[in-house]
Amino acid sequence: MASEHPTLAEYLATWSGDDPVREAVNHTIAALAAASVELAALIAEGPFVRGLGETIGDAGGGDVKKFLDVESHKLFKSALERAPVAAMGSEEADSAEFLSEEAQLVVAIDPLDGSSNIDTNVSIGTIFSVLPVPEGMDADAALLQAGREQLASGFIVYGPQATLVVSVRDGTHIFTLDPAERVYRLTRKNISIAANKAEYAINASNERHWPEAVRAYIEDLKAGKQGPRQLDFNMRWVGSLVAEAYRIMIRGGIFLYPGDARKGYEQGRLRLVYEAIPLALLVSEAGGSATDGITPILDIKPESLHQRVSLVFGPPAEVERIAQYYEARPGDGKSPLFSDRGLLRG
Ligand code: FBP
Repeated sequence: MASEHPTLAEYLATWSGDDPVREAVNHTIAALAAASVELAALIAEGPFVRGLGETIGDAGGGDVKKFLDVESHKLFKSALERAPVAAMGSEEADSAEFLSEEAQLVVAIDPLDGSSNIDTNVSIGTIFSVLPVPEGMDADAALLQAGREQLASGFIVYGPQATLVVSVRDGTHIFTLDPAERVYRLTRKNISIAANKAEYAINASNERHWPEAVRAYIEDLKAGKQGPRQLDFNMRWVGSLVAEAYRIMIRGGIFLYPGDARKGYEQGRLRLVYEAIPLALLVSEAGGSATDGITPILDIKPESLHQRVSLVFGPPAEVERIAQYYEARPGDGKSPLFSDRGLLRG
């Protein structure tokens, strides 16, 4: 097995060589991966431990804080305290957590993605982004760099297999946890997102709140062979971003979580810094595109740690088609074009 399935450690050691920045990235990803193995075990123990999905507080913005959200945050923070990381921006903390002052990296993380699925035995995950700390920049400012500055990103799916999807900007690769040895081994190298999978992922229960552009786009998909696409589409919605993302990496399809008319969802539900930006790098490195409906996610400079963003990702041609639906409806005040960046996009 070893020859065709190198371990994550072997893969990263070959990639990093003795380059000091790459070695720091290697050490950081190894720390995150080790913590994820512990978290996978905690999730698998589930009901024997306690109600992992028990609500223990209010996370603000209409989200609740669950036991596993908090435990995951503590687990990854503890892991990163032993890595060359100056600060950690987390969905579970209002502001950045400062770790090793002189370190040259920062990490943005959603410790537990898919919280609404914790008690339903459905895949949930962790999403992370690794960024440099440029000379003269404070660590908390480094967390707000545009996604193109990322050195690496990844997500772990705690599903039938524990799976790490990662990029150190050399393509997007999949490592699967070998349960016997409790190490991740390479199972798919250089993922390429399929161009023509007729499958879309959106929470259809929000249809009445969508911008007209999204309503029109989805209507055209639902029209199937008799409609403008002349093709029957399937739909999937797991409710865990990592599960949708993994499926799209493996078999293609398009994902949409648009901003909509619900209070607090004008800019979408998903977070720019620790969900959309890491995902956008992985998708881009797999030959796909990720936008807010119009603007590439990797070009959007975050203004605050917890800001939300509309998110569309998949094969470039399909993502571009969605942008055309938005651009054809400039009066549609809900489209990203009218977001707080205004028409004169920076
Ligand atoms: P959490 O990080 O709080 O879990 O929220 C993100 C998320 O669970 C995504 O994983 C998922 O794609 C989305 O919310 C589901 O949203 P909805 O419940 O509105 O369909």
